[in-house]
Amino acid sequence: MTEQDQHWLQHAVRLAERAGIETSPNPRVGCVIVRQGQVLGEGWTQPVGQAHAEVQALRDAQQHGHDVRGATAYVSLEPCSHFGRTPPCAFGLRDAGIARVVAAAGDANPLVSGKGFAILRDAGIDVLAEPDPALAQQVREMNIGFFHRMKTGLPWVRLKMAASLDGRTALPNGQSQWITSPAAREDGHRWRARADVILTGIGTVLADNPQLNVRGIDIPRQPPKWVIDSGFRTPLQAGVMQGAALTVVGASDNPQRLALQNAGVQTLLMPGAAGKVDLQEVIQVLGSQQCNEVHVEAGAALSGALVHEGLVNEILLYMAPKFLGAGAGVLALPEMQHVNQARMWQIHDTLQIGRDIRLCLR
Ligand code: AOF
Ligand code: ZN
Repeated sequence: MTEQDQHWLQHAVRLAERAGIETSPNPRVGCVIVRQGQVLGEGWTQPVGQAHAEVQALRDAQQHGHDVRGATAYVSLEPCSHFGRTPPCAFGLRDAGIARVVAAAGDANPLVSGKGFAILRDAGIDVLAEPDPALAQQVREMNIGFFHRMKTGLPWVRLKMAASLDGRTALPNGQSQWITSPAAREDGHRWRARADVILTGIGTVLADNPQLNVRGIDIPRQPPKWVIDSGFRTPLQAGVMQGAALTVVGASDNPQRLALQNAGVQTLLMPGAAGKVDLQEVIQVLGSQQCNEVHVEAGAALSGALVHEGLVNEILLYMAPKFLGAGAGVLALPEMQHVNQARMWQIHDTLQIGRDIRLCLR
């Protein structure tokens, strides 16, 4: 890989970042078509069902009257090889006469993985795949839910929590607003905004009456909300009833379920052990609905159950530099007999946000 290649591939990855959450369940991809240091066209993935990055870049070149024959296409992801909602980008690049393709990362979609590169190579196109591990990693991080779902069939489940240094999320009298600073809460909203679904529990709905929408950020759509509510106790006047579509998952049928349905709520039955909702099934169903990222904001009971059942991939823990002394903890976990029974999380990164700290654990 030349310095030029490195430069343009980086540019393609930056273009991918311009694609918004509306590409979901598709990954965010960027593409720039270059000849002798001149940009002929560039593009990024459009909302799902519309053009992929490569098609956008080819169109852009055409609109500017550029002939792309013999040029190099830099893409952040392996061009697709299948007829999905759109035709294969590998065919598009081939038919346009592109001579060389440099791709930052291979696609994890089994329909595409390796096949996109094969189509290009079979057409005599010079392919350079994943030349820079750091860039490949950046592409996978940007699309972490997509890559995870392609590998496991499950969404990437991110649990957001805010606590004091002694791990309290509320005072014994229930007061919890606000433990962390506005800057940390705004960061939390940014993670909400990129999620395909925001998940919470009935405990939080009844205690905090949250709306669970994204505020203070310009976004194309509010993520749908799911509430885990074994007995369908969600009040018709609850804050979560406002805004984006609401799904309530219960464990057994009752008349309140019908009342929720009549109010336009989707209700699902997923009975599990002990009269509770089967959380594993919830996550599986979200995966089968092509949900890439689930954002959980819940109390200690649901958060603890999700962690205990191994359903959480990432924890974002915002900690305010203060001690509350008493009150609810972040996670309700079964009592342990030995310290070494506690699961070890890996610190993915730490960041100071305003006066608070954010821990990202995986
Ligand atoms: C690309 N360029 O910009 C994206 C790709 O149903 P479709 O036709 O929209 O195809 C979706 C699949 O295409 C998706 O699962 C992923 O494998 C790939 N995404 N591929 O060549 C793009 N977003
Ligand atoms: Zn494509």
